[in-house]
Amino acid sequence: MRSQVVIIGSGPSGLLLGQLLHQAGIDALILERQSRAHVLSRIRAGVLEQGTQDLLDQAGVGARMHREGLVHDGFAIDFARSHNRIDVKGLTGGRTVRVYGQTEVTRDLMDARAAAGLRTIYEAKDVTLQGFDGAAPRVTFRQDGVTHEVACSVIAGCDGFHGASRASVPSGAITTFERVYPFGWLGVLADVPPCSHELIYANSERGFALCSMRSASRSRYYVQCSTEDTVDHWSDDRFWDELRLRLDPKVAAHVTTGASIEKSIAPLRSFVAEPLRFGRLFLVGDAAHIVPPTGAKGLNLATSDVRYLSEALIAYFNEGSLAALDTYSPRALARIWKAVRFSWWMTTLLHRFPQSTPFEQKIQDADLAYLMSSTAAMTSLAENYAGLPH
Ligand code: RFL
Ligand code: PHB
Repeated sequence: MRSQVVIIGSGPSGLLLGQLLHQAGIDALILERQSRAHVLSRIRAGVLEQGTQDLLDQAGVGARMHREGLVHDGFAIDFARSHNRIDVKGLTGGRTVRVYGQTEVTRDLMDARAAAGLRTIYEAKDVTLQGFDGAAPRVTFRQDGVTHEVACSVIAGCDGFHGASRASVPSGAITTFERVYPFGWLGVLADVPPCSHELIYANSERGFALCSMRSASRSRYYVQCSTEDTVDHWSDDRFWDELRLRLDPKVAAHVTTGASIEKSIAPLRSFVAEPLRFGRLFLVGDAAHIVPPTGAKGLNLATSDVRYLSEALIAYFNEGSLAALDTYSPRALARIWKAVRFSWWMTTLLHRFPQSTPFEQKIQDADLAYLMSSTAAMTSLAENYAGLPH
């Protein structure tokens, strides 16, 4: 087999890259370890920046997002029994975000790929990257017990944090930066109306909680939990009780409870690998970096990576410009580190850290109080939440 580009992973990064390359007449084969149904069963991101929406529009997959996604002009931060609205639209001169689930973005991209007759190989096992330090990279994989080889010009590693791409780079060629947080997020999805028309991030003495949504009839809630916790410890009743204890009583009174349709625990970490290019291998999205979900930057960051890499690959394939390929890593990393900083800051501001000293708790209280008293500080938060420019 041969393909100009082999994309490893059919998450949002891989699918969006495949779509943009296809529009430019560049052939890309996607290899995915899981089944299509499994990829679509993962409940993840919910908030899309304008830049992400624009790129989905450019890729020709934005129609349902515009019809069904919910435009949000702001969100709230609750702490110490106070409710504080961050007027993102007012503070940023009119910018908004859209609530539209990653699952739906993925489905729209998969449908567009299928409609264009493009190739995705699901359940591709033992994906192995070879020769990317030279001019003729190859990717091998196993399917139904048979080993296949694909020759290509470029490999795009869009296979997430636990994928094969970053793992195949020699350790001396890559530098990693990491912070692991001493807590996780327990998330519940339920077919109940949201408790508020905007998202609420809550810092309570019992820990962080987030009220989010997928639609007017589907809610997504999270509570901070221990890294040792498992979902078996969390009956639906225990979850709803704990959530309400962490919310302002007036908000808690509006929580409609119901049977969970998904429940999972995600660890929180910040992670960046540098550089993003190793010869003819390029790392994209969660394969290269992880941010904690506070502030909703992960998918949006994956999308800006895809924009930069698609532009570089189009210049390379159309004009033979090797120089364009050099721009990807520094351009993407400049935006990545700003989002890593913002997600770390919002995580630090809103969670209860088990080892925190009384001094550190006072600093967090002061940070929150300052934020709500300063238009300059709130503008900085709103600008980052809406998304820094691509
Ligand atoms: P993905 O989505 O992990 O997709 C990678 C794909 O690669 C496949 N794969 C392999 N395929 C072949 N061979 C291998 N060896 C492979 N290894 C893995 C996987 O099966 C998978 O299909 O990475 P991608 O495409 O870079 O997308 C990144 C986003 O998924 C991620 O950043 C966001 O979900 C993060 N995130 C959020 N981001 C936001 O922008 N807004 C949010 O509101 C938001 N909320 C969240 C989040 C992530 C969460 N979790 C569970 C980590 C909320 C949560 C709870
Ligand atoms: C979500 O709806 O899943 C969500 C929203 C905002 C975040 C993280 C996750 O910051």
